[in-house]
Amino acid sequence: TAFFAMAFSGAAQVAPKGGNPLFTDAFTADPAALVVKDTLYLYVGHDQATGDEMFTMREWLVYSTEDMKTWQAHGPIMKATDFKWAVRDSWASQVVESNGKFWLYAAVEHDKTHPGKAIGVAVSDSPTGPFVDARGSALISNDMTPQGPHTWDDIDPTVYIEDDGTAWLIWGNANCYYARLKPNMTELDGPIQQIPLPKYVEGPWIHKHAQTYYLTYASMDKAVSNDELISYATAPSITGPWTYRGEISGPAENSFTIHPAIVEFKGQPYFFYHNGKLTLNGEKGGLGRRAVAVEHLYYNTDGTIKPIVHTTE
Ligand code: FUB
Repeated sequence: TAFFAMAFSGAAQVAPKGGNPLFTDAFTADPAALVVKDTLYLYVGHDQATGDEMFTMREWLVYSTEDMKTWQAHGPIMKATDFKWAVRDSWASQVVESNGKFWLYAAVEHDKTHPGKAIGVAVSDSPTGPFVDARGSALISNDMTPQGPHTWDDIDPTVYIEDDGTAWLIWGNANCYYARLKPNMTELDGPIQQIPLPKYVEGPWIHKHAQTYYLTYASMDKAVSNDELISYATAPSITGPWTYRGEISGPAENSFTIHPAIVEFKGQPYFFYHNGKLTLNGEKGGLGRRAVAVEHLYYNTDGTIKPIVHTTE
């Protein structure tokens, strides 16, 4: 009976391991958390690289939990190529709720009309999808931002919605860009600007705590490691000014990349990230075979974030 119930609901119970990494049914990367009432949804890219492939990511998956112990896998919610103008690469995504709908922002590889990475927006009536392209074209394409050192600076979108409903898109590799979104969530509302951040690489995530905005990101500090680690800055508003606050976690473990998501759920702040420590079906973890994990996050009384230790608990 349980099997049929799960089959018909489209959700599968993932055996609770009670520790990190969170999921052992797939390699998962680039976590993005969304809290809807009593449930936390965790959106991830599906790492499908075999052998020495760098990244092979065809789809996004979502998992949900009500207690941070037992997780349900809801399966794929969208493929990169569901954006008809995209050719591959379900890179980092985030889902936010606005106007009673769920909006997925994600980086994908654009077709040859705009070579390089681009950001698409898709919409669903449910946090577990399915999501469909909300524009029919890229929201951000490679010709809209200053040409960086490469054609894939337009990746890693994060969206932050203010209490008054104003939504901001923040993204980028090598440069951290931001722009306001129109209330329809599918168009920019103003210019693309940049946030100067020390040692910035990628993976921005915005959250707010006690009236302060926190921008947490993957950074490179060769004095500490040749792998990415996590730094953060704080500001009184999204438009800044941003003050660098230091490194809180890292470096990445056997995955070169690390990618943060921070949310408060049932009164507790959590820090999600990924590592390359899971072995699954005989395939060893690594750059293209990552696994998401979670830690508690604690603030000092002055609002700074305490260093985060990666655990297997
Ligand atoms: O998963 C592909 C890329 O690796 C992401 O866009 C980056 O943040 C890094 O995690």
